[in-house]
Amino acid sequence: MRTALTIAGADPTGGAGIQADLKVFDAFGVEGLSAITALTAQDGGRVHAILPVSPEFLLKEITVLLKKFRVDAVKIGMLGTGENAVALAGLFKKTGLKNIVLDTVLASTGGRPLIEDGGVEAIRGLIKYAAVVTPNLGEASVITGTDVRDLQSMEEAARSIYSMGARSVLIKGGHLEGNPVDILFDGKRSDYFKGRRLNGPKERFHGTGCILSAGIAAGLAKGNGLKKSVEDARERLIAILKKRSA
Ligand code: PXL
Repeated sequence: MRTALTIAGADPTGGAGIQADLKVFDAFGVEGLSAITALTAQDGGRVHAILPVSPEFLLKEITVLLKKFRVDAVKIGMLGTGENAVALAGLFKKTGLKNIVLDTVLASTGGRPLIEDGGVEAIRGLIKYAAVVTPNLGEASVITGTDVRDLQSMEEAARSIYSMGARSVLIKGGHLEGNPVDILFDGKRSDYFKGRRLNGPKERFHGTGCILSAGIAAGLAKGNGLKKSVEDARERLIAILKKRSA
């Protein structure tokens, strides 16, 4: 069985983070491994408290797994601290792990920062190891230092993040006005993935980025191409969101 590793925060509600990622891996028929970057106390609406693990402990979690398991893809989510991001960059430099999906998590849907101040620069240091980086509009804005809010600025941001060393960039347009569009840029061409706007309370969209990036990692772990992996992950995410409103 193919194996995917999620390196992310724990969400006790199961809607986001490690718990959501493992469910997605399972649904795609991929064996899931996990390394927890931070504990959170949350209720699905609001993150009440965060307790990050130390970078030494995070590396220990991962290195003991790598001794025993072949890892076909990696999903990176909430990191909690810049130190954790720096530690991961060091590990990726040494280990040559492939199929890394970098979800540049900066804040919860409710608005609570999920990385400490100053952590953005450390996250930028992970970009060059990524097969694909998956920022939403707000994250793309922070990473590029531009205002990303429409298709043209999404295209420009994708190119800018690509130039930071990622193999591909998926800018998620869930926060666009009107119907959402995600743009996948691979250095040569852009693919547009168009969706229909789903409405509902914020809680409904808690963890959407986690579910999408985990789905992409699962696809890559199975040996699928990036475009197909994105298509399959989107399909699964949309099905989950529809179920949440039912
Ligand atoms: O959706 C971003 C996110 C990622 N990881 C964890 C989270 C959240 C949002 O709350 O709790 C652990």
